[in-house]
Amino acid sequence: MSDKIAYSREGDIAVLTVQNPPVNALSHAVRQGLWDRMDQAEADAGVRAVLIVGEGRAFFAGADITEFGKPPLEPHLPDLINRIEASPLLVVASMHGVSLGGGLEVALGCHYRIAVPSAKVGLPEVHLGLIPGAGGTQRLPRLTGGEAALDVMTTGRHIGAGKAHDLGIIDVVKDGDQMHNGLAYAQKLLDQGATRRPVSEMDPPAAIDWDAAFEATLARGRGQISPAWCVRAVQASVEKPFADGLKAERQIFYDLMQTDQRQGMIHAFFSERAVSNLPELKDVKPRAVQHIGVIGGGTMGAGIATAALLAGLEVTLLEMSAEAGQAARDRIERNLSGAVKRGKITPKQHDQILTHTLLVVTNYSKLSDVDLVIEAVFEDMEVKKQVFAELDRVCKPGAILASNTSYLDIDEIAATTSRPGDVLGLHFFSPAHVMKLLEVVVGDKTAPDVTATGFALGKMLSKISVRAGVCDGFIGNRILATYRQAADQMILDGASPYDIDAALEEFGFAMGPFAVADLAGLDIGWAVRKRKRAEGHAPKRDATYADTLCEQGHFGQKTGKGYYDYAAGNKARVPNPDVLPMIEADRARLGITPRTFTHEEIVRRYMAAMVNESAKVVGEGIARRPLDVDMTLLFGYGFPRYRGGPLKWADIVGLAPLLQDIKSYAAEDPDFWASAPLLEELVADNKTFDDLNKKG
Ligand code: 3H9
Repeated sequence: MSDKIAYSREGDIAVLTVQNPPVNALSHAVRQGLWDRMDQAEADAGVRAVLIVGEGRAFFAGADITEFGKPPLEPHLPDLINRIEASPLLVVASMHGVSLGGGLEVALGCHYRIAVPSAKVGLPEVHLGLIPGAGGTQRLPRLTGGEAALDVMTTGRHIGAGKAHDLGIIDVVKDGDQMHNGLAYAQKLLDQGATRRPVSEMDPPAAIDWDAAFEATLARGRGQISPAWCVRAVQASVEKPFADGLKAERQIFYDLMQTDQRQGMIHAFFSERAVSNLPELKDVKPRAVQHIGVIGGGTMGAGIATAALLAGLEVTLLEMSAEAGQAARDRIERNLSGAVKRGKITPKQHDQILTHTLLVVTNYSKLSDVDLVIEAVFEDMEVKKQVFAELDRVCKPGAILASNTSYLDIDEIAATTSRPGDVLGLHFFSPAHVMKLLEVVVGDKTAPDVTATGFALGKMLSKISVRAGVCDGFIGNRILATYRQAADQMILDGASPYDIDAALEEFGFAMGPFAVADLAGLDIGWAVRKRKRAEGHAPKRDATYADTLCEQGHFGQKTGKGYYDYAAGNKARVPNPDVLPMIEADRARLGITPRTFTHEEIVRRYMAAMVNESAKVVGEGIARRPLDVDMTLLFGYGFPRYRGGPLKWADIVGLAPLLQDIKSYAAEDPDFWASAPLLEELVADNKTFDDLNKKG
């Protein structure tokens, strides 16, 4: 018998204790164990009730996601839950930690539910490209009504025990230990003569306008389909008898299991966890970090300081003058007020942070005490070198010196200090207290415990940290520069920025690249282009329309105009009528006769450029694994999560046709479209990028 479920007796109650660390996922062994232990309880003389309770961190975190995509093994979860619900014994779930997906569905198959106040429940299957597939779409609406059930399923959010009680999901919320509470509750039910109470026998909820709900949910999903299919499944709970509703749910679940979106989202789920898990750092102890320094209090520096303060770290921020220091403090205060509004901190904590944990200074000597300092000054190598010389002079031995540069050579910066082993890049994304991505840029001489500290800091700040090697732009900005160049070339050939934004938003990006550029500020790209031209790295057909925009003082949203005109508000995104004539002037200068591009063609070229450069980044070891690139693009560049990342997307559409596309584009510009050796190799060996992830 499975050792995943322990069986014990407490008087008339059989206790089934789930022991499947770390999170009690409902693996095949757990399902079989529960089935067998239910049989045992029913055959055990004198047993009148069954208590199901989890050991460790959770009741159940849901179906075992590692089993998805493999042939399903019996007993299937929906059958197990029906079997539990059909038991002649009284079945009670005592919940603690999380009860998610199939975990909540097991609880809904029990006749009564009790939970500790800290317990959380949810049906997060949509985040895996699925719908609840073990009765959740049929049982939950019978307890909460259709609309509340749809809200739970289509958002996939975790709900606290109190709220779940208000919604009718949990019968009793009680402080204490789940085992003790569960036993007391089951005993009380027996003493009161309570009877079995199968949710499947309850009345279905009232109908709503299903078509309208389906369309609205589909539109909100920005291309992701599974939330909308929750609506159809809940509709079945109203329109069909329970058993048929369950079949309808099963069919939708099964159909979604076959989709690329399911593959993409499950890849994202595991990669998000694997990305910060570097085998080489397994036994490396990070240095202690409690007090950090930040150099520069502009948008980036203030964002980094805010992130650190919100994580409970002490921050000393250095600015050039008292006025600049005050402006930095004001920025941080605004960020923290936003955190109060979002309920992340209380007004009292806000005041406490500003008076006690943040210190704004103008003198380097005040940084002598910090454990780690992050420089976020102007992107200029000479300025950075001066800052690092000062830091080298004042920081205590063992302090880590980090640069937030987004392009510059960390090794060159490190070489100007007497302690290159203590230097690394910590590349945040703006706004740094909101964006999840952190590139930990490891230089030639960076010591392993310094890298480990970069990752530990990322964890403290709740970031997704990705290891990157040194090159121009590291992982993300290097790939961005390439796909942006592919977009510029398409514009010269006849596409408009608005066609390109529309095509990529249809593909699933939150915003197209030109809308993003307007948001980030066009001056950033302008500075990079000027530097690249000075270094002799200009593209063969160099577009200048973006420079013309900047020369006229249009830097995007912050100046009210860029590719779009923001006079009617940021959301209106009215195309700036001056842009197309600038592009036409470029085409005339270069003697180009424009042609039309379909949205499909735009996406193919853009994605081919992105994948090709990503493959070069992995092939050169700048990113260790394809999944590192995927997570960078997902968490820093708005890549649609349901596509898993550019390299997962490439695996799904097929590497051979992609390589063929790249080779056909190379006829026009062999340098830009030179195919990545790694991509050539994978195609020749009939392998995928994911095969490289599996090698660890
Ligand atoms: C479902 O239930 C379908 C049904 O409706 C129908 C079926 C027929 N399976 O996140 P952490 C691993 S779909 C396998 O670092 P935390 C995770 O990979 C499922 N493994 O910890 C990690 O492994 P490692 C619906 C799982 O405390 C380790 O556990 N349920 C699963 O930050 C620790 O995880 C969900 O979508 C799983 N279900 O967060 C819940 N869950 O140590 C997904 C976790 O090797 N899970 N692992 O890297 C979560 O949201 C979070 O993991 C959880 C813990 C909140 C549970």
